[in-house]
Amino acid sequence: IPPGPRAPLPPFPRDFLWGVATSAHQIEGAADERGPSVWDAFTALPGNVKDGTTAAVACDHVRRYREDVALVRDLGVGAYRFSVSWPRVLPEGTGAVSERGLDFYDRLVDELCAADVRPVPTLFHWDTPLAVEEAGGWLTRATAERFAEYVAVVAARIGDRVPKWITLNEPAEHTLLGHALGQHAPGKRLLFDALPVAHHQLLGHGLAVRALRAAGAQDVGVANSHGPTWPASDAPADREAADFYDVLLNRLFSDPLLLGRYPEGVAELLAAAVPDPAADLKVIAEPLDWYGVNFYQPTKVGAPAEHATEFSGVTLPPQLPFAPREITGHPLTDFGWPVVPEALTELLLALRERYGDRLPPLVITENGCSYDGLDDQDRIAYLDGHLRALHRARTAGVDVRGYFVWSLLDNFEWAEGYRQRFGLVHVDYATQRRTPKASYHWLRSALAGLEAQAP
Ligand code: GBH
Repeated sequence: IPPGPRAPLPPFPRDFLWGVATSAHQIEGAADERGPSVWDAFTALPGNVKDGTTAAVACDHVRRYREDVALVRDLGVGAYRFSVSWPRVLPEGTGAVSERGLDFYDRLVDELCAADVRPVPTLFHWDTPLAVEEAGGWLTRATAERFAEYVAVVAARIGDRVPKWITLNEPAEHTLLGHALGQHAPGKRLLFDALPVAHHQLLGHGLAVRALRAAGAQDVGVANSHGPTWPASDAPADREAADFYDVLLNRLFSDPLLLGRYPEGVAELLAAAVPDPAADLKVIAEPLDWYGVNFYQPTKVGAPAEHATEFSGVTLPPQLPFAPREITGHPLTDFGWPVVPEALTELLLALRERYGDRLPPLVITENGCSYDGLDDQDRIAYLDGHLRALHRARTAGVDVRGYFVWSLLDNFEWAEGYRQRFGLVHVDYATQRRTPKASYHWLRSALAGLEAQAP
């Protein structure tokens, strides 16, 4: 399918890092060759995944990684963001290392290097080993320590060929969806009692940064979800609710990471679970070489409803001090998320405004959308719009040095199962046949065009 006619992208420098992203649980399959994770347990229970599927096979990537690396290479991007599955490396989460599991990542990294694509591993993308969960999971401090030990094992094996690391993916979503609302694994519905999960992931991040540095890593970052929070109206109750949501989404993780302190109000909520927050914050605020932003859409938030509300398939209990509202006047993806590219410019300017010189260089570590079909002109419009929005932020002085599309392949979209397709490449799950979509061809020629004229 030929790419539709479109104006060339605005210029990006030659050393701008272009990439595509995936995660282990969403593509790897070969579940019987690793230890179980919280997601295996969660998807085994009826009702948790909308189409009743699991990721036992997914994209069968463990067997087909050579073909997938060739797709990345042929796209013409310089980097591939994947995640390492903790239970594939340590089936029990701690203790005995699986040589077979480590071998897989060793071969994947070699294959990427041979294809001249930089491997950018994420060390945790939500697939906690079940044994670690059964010992208390991210509600306990010990999990942060176990995580750093696992990170050291991975770094010792592939660190010699990894130019750039990501510790955690979206600890905010993992806390909120996995532990507060129960829509993701491990399916806990703790509401604000989930806050220690945020702290222990942050601590795990800081300990992992130290483990990576000890192994010689030079270029370490994290991937956090961010998005502008818009109040439903100017009414004080709506503004207050939106500010609160903004703390949870945009500051709960970035303030400790970049400023070494929690936002107002949060420290009190954590007091019971964290004996010595000041000492932990020193670890958490280990300097980063860059900061990763996953952006999908803005959120509109208003004062809480009196009854439980349905939002985006999640039932939100009435005791939350905010309630999300529908954003109207913008196109929606197949997932129902509004498409608002200018919100990316707004977000990047807001991060720069808030953190000033404390903000490391940024990389967009995920951006993308769910649409069906091979002739995915809507995805082309989404990516094109967001790249222009990113360019505007750069022109306004925000130091953004890279951009990764979520995702290379259609894959297991968590509680949605296989119903949402985020790939530049279509996967026919019955045959595992990969077919590049129109968006893949568009991105390839857009990048080739940029390279021809890059400053
Ligand atoms: C990321 O999380 C994950 O890192 C990745 O694994 C996943 O596959 C990918 O995105 C796509 O979902 O209902 O309009 O308020 C996504 C983070 C947070 C983005 C919630 C959408 C709600 C949209 N998501 N947000 S809306």
